[in-house]
Amino acid sequence: MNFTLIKDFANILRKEKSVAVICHIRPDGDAIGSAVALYLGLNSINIKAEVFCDDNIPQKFNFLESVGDIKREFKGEFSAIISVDSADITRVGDFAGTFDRHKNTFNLDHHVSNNRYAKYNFVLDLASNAENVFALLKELKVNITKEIANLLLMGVMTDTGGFKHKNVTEETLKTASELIKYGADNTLIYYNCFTKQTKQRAKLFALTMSKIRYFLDQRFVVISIFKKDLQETGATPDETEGFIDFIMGIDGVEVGASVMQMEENKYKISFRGKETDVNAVAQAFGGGGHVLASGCQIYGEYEEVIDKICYAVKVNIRD
Ligand SMILES: [Mn+2]
Repeated sequence: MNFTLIKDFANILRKEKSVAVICHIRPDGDAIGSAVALYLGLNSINIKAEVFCDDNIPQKFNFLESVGDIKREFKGEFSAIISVDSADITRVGDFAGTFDRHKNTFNLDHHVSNNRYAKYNFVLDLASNAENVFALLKELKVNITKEIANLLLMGVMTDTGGFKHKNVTEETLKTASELIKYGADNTLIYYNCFTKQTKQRAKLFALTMSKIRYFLDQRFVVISIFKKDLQETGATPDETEGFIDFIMGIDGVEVGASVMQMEENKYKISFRGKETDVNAVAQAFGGGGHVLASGCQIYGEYEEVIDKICYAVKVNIRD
């Protein structure tokens, strides 16, 4: 059953006695914020809830205490299971089987591509799923505590890149404004989700940016991260997140690439474009993604790899 009104979805959910809340693997701030806020909200109105994720929770989200309530192993009997922020049930990892076997399932999401895999589905294309959870909690008459407000604002802020992405609407900001009224701390969230980093990452950042390479009349910029750079600095591969966004801020740059050495002669490449279709660039190497953000893997010597991507960018770069 697909709902268009959150009220109708809420009216079914409120009859449940016990609910398992699950979110997707490789959880981000919106998955975690949505799931934990919903779990706290349901418990506060005497629906026994637990929250699960079939993956490790990145340490940076632990600044909100209730994030520690997420359980890695699915255990217990529940009258319903609800998935949040998951466009497809395969996104929840090994919990997919348990979900599919359960007779009473709910799906609350904001991805346009959501394939309505549950018995009860509510999908609304907002900037973050936290906004859908907020609407649901208000409909359930949940008292919005400071912790719930922080979890939801974390979802809104992480899915909008701290309100800088194109998906931000008047509604998004109204929601954020309301959450701040309930005590959410935007400074705390921004610091922990966006600014805070390890010393190792700062060192890798400096090393990487000291070796920036420019091609195609400086319109194509490349950064490279080698295994030895990680060893030298002690940083981990996932800590390179955000590096490519930094180089896209360089004036005059149209396309950016981050070339990460996976093994000897094996490189993982991420592309960003300001207007160039970098999906087409990545597809030339069997990869893909979105028009302005894509990725692929290429085997070969480092300089060969650079030559190949330069050519593919040259063919596709927007004049
Ligand atoms: Mn999301």
